[in-house]
Amino acid sequence: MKNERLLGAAAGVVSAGLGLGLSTLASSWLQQRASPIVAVSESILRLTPGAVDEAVISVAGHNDKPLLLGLTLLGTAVLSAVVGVLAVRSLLAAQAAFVAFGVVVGLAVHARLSGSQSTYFPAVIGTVAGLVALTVLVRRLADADVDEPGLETAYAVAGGGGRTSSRRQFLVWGSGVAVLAVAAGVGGTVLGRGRAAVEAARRGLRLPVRSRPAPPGVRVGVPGVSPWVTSQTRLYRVDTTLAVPQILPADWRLRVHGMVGRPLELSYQDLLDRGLDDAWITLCCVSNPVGGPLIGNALWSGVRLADVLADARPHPSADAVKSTSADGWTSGTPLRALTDGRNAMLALAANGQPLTPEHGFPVRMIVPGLYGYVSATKWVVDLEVTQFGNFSAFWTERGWSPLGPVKTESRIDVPRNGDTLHAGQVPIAGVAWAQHRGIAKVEVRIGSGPWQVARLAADPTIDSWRQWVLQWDATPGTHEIQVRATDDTGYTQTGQLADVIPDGATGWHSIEVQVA
Ligand SMILES: Nc1nc2c(c(=O)[nH]1)N[C@H]1C(S)=C(S)[C@@H](COP(=O)(O)O)O[C@H]1N2
Ligand SMILES: [Mo]
Repeated sequence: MKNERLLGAAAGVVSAGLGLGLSTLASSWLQQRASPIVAVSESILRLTPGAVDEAVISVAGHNDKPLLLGLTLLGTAVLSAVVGVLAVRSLLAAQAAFVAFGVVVGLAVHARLSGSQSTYFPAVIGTVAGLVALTVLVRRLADADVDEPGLETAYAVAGGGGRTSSRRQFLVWGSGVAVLAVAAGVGGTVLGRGRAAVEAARRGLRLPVRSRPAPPGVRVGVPGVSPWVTSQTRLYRVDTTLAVPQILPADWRLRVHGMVGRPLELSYQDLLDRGLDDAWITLCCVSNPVGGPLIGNALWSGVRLADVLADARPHPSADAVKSTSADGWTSGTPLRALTDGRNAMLALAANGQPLTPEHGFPVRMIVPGLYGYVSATKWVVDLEVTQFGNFSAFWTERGWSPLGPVKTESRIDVPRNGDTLHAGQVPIAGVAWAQHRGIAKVEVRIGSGPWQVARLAADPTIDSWRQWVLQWDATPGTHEIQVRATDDTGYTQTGQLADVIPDGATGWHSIEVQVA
């Protein structure tokens, strides 16, 4: 019996190990900034009180990260051993525990990395592999018991019989899983070395940038409204890359060429030498549906593209800049939008921190007023001054409009669609955006009632979104709530529904709530 617990514990540990190993391999293959185990230990660091962190740092000095990682691995081993022991009694309960591990890992990844389709893949593959290994191994253990029940002593003395062969099978499978786990873990770590080097370089950067607090008055102060500043980890992520490009700042070069009087080649240091400006800019995606989440606002720091282009002296007949990323993605931007005085920039940082690899480290473009697909090239390495007639970019080849000015839009953040509310005073609040034109007015309509003018928060720049709120005296029943915005040119958002393709969705965001 005691032996069985031990084997159960071993089954738990090697199964969890396989899950961890494969998830590490997968995250390295996807070039994610942090493997799931690193994400978990970073989250633990975040959640532990500062005093504990300081104690750890004072003991371990600069080796606090490896120590933390070691402790996380140890904790995982202990927990999975316990689950393995449990598995001998109830496989289902143990499987549930493994799924719970997977959820915890998923949450940690969610907290530490910017999400995209592939972000959760390592956590999922790790959980599935761990579950399968645990199930197979524990079944082998159970077989060993069923084969010759009650012959424990005979088996122990004689060392033979079907029970022994099942147990031997368990050991063979168990060692197989253990070897795979170690191979995947080591392989993943080796494969992830490039990523680790870039991460170390990124952390070592001391950029002359500030993280400024949000300007005064930009918040309506209603819980549930999207924060005015979006952190890099919370910023939506859209790109076509499977493996995030890993570029050391020292290796980065930007070529500026094409229809120019003076071609340039700039290094990261060249950008720093030019001095960095910053600006609040709201970035959004053309494929954001009405009411959708693909939008965020940050303080971007970088070099103004107008200055770089001025040095390159574009030919007067040029009307476009084709930008290319390290992974070959392309984008076409009107030259005018880069030179007309707006804060179009080569960004090195967001919210006072170097860009994360997912958001374009070391350098990306950011242009107020244009959708990302025609302007916000991440990992940018090439700018060709040209004419729209001479090329088509990645998304324009696929049916999207060559020009992508952001459409005037608005979104209800609170209440949420489907909420049940109490009758009485209820704030209806959200965000509206019309980058580089500015929001002049937001109106809300309850059912078929009149459009009511919402209160707008402060608007320190026309390049960022603007919060709004309307106090509503909610009466019992089911209500539809709609919102529409008017921009500073006087244009009011159309209620006409349009799909995201080819140049952005239109229509009023509409939700339904129950008032009890
Ligand atoms: N290299 C590269 N840059 C890219 C893309 C891409 O697929 N590859 N997608 C663009 C699109 S469609 C958008 S909306 C923005 C999204 O930027 P984010 O992921 O930092 O939020 O990046 C743009 N830059
Ligand atoms: Mo996009």
